[in-house]
Amino acid sequence: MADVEKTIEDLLTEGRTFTPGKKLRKNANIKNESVYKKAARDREKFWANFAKELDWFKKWRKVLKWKVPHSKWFIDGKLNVSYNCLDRHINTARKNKAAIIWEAESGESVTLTYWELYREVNKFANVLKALGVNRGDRITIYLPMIPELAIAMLACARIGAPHSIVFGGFSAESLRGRINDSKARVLITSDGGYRRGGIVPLKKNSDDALTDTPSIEKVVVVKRVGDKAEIKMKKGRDLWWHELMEKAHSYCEPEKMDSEDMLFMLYTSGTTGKPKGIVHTTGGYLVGVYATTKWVFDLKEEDTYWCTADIGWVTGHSYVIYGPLANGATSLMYEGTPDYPDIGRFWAIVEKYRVNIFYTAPTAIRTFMRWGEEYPKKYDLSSLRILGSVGEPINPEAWMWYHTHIGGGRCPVVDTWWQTETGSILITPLPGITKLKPGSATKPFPGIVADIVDESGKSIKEGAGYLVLRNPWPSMLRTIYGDPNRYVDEYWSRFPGVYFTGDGAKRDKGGYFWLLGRVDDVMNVAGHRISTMEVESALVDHHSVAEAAVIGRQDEIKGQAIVAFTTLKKSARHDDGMIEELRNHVAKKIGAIAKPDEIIFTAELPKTRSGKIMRRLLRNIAEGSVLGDTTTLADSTVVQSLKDQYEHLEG
Ligand code: 7RM
Repeated sequence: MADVEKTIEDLLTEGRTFTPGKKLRKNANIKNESVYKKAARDREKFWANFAKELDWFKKWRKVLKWKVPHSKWFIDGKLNVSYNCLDRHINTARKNKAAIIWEAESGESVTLTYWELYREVNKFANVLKALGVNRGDRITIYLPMIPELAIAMLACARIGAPHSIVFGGFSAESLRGRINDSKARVLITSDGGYRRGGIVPLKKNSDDALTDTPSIEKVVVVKRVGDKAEIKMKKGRDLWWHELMEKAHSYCEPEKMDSEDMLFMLYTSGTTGKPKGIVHTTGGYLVGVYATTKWVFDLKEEDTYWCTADIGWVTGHSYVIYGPLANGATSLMYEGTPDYPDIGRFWAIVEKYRVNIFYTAPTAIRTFMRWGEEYPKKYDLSSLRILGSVGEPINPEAWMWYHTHIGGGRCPVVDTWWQTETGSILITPLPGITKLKPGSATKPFPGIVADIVDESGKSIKEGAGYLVLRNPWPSMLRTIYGDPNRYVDEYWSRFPGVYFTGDGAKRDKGGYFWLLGRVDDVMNVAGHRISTMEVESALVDHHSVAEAAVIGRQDEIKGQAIVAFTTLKKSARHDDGMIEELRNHVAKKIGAIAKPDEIIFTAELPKTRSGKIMRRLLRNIAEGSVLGDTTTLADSTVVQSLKDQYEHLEG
């Protein structure tokens, strides 16, 4: 982990600490450190106490069955997630409380109260049933950030049909791969989506995806952009959302799901070229997101809570929809980007709705930093009480800027570490208790047993190593859809009996965790997980490419940037036109988020004598650092010439 050491040095000099303010501490839901000890003493009881705050059709018999690496939680319990997010609130004072406040990119705003959301979800659940969807059938959702997305998810949950949401930024080919892997019967999409005033052609992408997807029977299309997108509706397959909803009945009995029934799957990048469908279940997942939303964000009944993530990512699943709604909170959902129509947009929204809790990603924070503090200064941000960060390590400078210029120096910053696989936040401060250190995610949530280990799996009390989890937690993934062996290989083989996160981390003297980034072939580009192999496969798929090696290079704003060292076939053009063509090819294969920032043509790639591409060397070349040990190289001249070429290019 040589390249990680520089960061450790930086972090070691970070001595600042921040204790929660008096008022915040006094009003916090959790103010006593004893919660950690209590949870550690009886973890099952700790989680069961949260489960008891939810509504069950039938109570569980046993909290946990654990046989490495398979866990089952709340055995034989029966519940429904949509019931817990909606029905249980509508007979209380929350009936007419805003469940979702939706802000369109245009500035238009729609509020759905719990009662209104409940009605829409019931209606759409009936629509799905009328289309022949049965409990257990998979539904793919490919929608922009519009209320129909929330409605569709909760409707799926209501009838027990697991959803598989595909982020609207993914290409037709990615969508097709995910549909075929899950064998979804229905696709829910829209005619298009708005993005920075332009149109994302979601229906057209869907049509392109559906050329070879035998499982899909029906496509439900939300009319979002109307005349602004030219679309074709395929007879017998495509149906308009609004037409189906017109006739739908307003009550649908929620299915009594088993705790361990799949709630949803979500595809994420692993170390191979093929994304994996992470499986989350009903009971454990709901308990995990319910508990963490309540404690980590110190959620209060009257709060307006805003998580800026797109629902296409796990953060949106857990902390725009399921966690907040299970808590009966008001969750703000924003359709657009932070820079449209101008770069004050997020702060205009905070001011407009008097947002109390704001949760975003370090890449966004670093972008705001670069834009300058004068933009947030123009707005009244005094409503903010808690700030959150997620998706990648937050550097101390960005943390300080966030704390000072967005939080006015009074809001705790909760740096929350977790993954698609973990379902909910696992390492995080608790705002009323935890002394904060800028750049540290601090400590495992109560009941979570995280550790840092060396190559041999031995615990490292102080210093850097691999982040692992030693005990099961309710919202952990249960498997990889259709590939149970990969579940075991990817997470439970590196260190037998413990869950390997794929992240490096360091523990300081005070026992605080400092996340250091991925130690596998997964990149983190602007908080998006992309595998180097995925991009390599997309490149080699182009007829001009012979070989490609992709690495993530440190980037000030995005965390990592994608650099592709590419060997072209002899006959191919070696010019700027080809670079553009290859970048677009990757966008077509995966999505715009995976477009390489740099493509470098090279006659040869540095390889070991056994033929393995030495990515470490390529990373060093791209980051301009010392090359280190090159003795295992088959041909050491390759590296020097590459280095010269790269430096020449960078000029
Ligand atoms: C929630 C999410 C997971 C990967 C994970 C880490 C990185 C996420 C933090 C973080 C440092 C954090 N799910 N990561 N949060 N690194 N500090 N607070 O992002 O599946 O898309 O990505 O993201 O590397 O393994 S994810």
